[in-house]
Amino acid sequence: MVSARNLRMAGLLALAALPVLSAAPRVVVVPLLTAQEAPALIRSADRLVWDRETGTAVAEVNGYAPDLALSEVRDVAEDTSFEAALASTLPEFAVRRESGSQGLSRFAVKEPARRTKPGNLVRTDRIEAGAPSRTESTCLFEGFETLPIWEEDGGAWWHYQGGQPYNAVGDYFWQDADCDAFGGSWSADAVLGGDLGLQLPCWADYADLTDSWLEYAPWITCAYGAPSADLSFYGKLLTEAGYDYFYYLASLDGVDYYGYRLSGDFSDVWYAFSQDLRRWSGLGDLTAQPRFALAFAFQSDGVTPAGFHGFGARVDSLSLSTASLAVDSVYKKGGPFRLYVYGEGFLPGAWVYVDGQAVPTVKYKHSGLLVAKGGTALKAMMPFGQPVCVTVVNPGGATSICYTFVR
Ligand SMILES: [Ca+2]
Ligand SMILES: [Ca+2]
Repeated sequence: MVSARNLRMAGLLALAALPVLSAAPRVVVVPLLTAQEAPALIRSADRLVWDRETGTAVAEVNGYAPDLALSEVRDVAEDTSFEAALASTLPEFAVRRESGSQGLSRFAVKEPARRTKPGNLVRTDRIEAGAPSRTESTCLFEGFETLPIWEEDGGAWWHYQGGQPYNAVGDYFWQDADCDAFGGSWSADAVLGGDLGLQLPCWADYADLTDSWLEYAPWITCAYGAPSADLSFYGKLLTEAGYDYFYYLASLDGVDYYGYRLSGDFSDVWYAFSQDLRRWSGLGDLTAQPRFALAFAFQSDGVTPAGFHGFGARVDSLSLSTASLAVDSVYKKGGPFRLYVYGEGFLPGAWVYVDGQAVPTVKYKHSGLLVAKGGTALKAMMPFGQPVCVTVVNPGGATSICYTFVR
């Protein structure tokens, strides 16, 4: 038992060395995080530990995080690391993690993660993608209500054993089940499929050494060049915190997978988990990639502490959506002549075009406002009383449809 736990600690330490997002992180303490407020904090946190008994959460949010819309957030001193804030705010967590004792599911944990597939488990039958589409606002949705779901039946998802070489192949798979659902009657459960899993009742405890993967079989291409893109899903988890994990991962080559992992107690409600594809742990901006793979996994270690019970992980209503790029309104201002271009989905570096001609100068204000400048040169591009087509082109090449403007 002791040696197994020590080995597991080695895994935790290795994980801490992973590269995370490059923007300066910010460590915050939320004295009382409610289940209703949790999704906003979880989304912007690369690391988070949430004590489900007291409600206190410590999070390291990435530097891009907008103001967190939470009732109370305390920034810790600038030179305090996440681990130091954790040690002083949630000493119970540190003590239990060090000792490897049971009871860790009192906490809910999110952290960056990386998994590498052994060569024999790399999928060589991945479906080649079609032409990228930047116009769909929802490019992937799975609610597990409509058949076929699984690739062997003609659906889009693989469910299989992977990763850990000591896993007994065929024992436990992800499976659609009508035990619980966020939307409709069905969700996907990490352990209710496979030779053994199919025999289990709805809320059965997961077994040791489970390694169950749910992976989208085609390459994902629809986010390429999108002004913004998000992965969203609803999830319920009850695992041994810090030891048995649910992962959501992306990969550029189908071998090395990067993303995040969750463990512990997220079981009281269906949690809305979402992640910005433009700031993905270990991979950066996924909208700059022509294609990537998307996978979810559940992995348990070789120990179940006495008295521990957990059903593992469930997901429902998975979606990958991209924000639209649009110009909603254009106003002119004088002295010198400028155009205020309002809309959505503008990225830093976006440019304004009039009848296909680039304006002389553009000032990026925010994702909903660009100011085109150029004085008389700009004015000359739009003769008085004559309709012109105003478009915005993002750095990735995405182009808005024409907004007709008459000076
Ligand atoms: Ca469903
Ligand atoms: Ca375990």
